[in-house]
Amino acid sequence: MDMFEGVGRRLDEKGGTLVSIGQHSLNGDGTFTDVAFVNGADRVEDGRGLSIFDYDRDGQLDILIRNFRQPAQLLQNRGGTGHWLQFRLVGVRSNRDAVGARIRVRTATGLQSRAVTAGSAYLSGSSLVQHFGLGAATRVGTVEIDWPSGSHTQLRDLAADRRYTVVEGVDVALGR
Ligand SMILES: [Ca+2]
Repeated sequence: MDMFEGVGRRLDEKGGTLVSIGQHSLNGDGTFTDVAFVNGADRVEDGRGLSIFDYDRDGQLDILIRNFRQPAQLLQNRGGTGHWLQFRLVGVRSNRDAVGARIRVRTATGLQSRAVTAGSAYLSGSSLVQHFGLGAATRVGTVEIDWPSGSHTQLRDLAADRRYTVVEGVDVALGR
């Protein structure tokens, strides 16, 4: 999955059509293909909030959907066999949640980059833990972190399939 959308409508709209919620996979030409049906994630509901996080810490990102006047729904990710890496950043000079930090992970197959953000979705937000899919790679050569304060952390040769906690100013990743 490359994109997940959950869409609702305004409370004052009595008519109108609920928009389908689903997953999309990025094609090579910049377009997307709706893959919600094959993944069992297609539904027609009145979406309000969406959060992406790894609730059971198995290295597969899960999705929590909050719909209008309906219980929350958890879509557990049961697919995927690739390796992964997760980072929880703790700011010291920066804000404690490290919002605004950028993490770059370099493997043999290329460079990935993620920024820590807050309020990533309407009436909701995703986890502050940053997730990187690694495919077949079992180790990561270099990880670089740019903190909002301007400080920089570089980590080397980390084992995959772990969540690391990195404290600003301490260039050691504590994994478990
Ligand atoms: Ca999971």
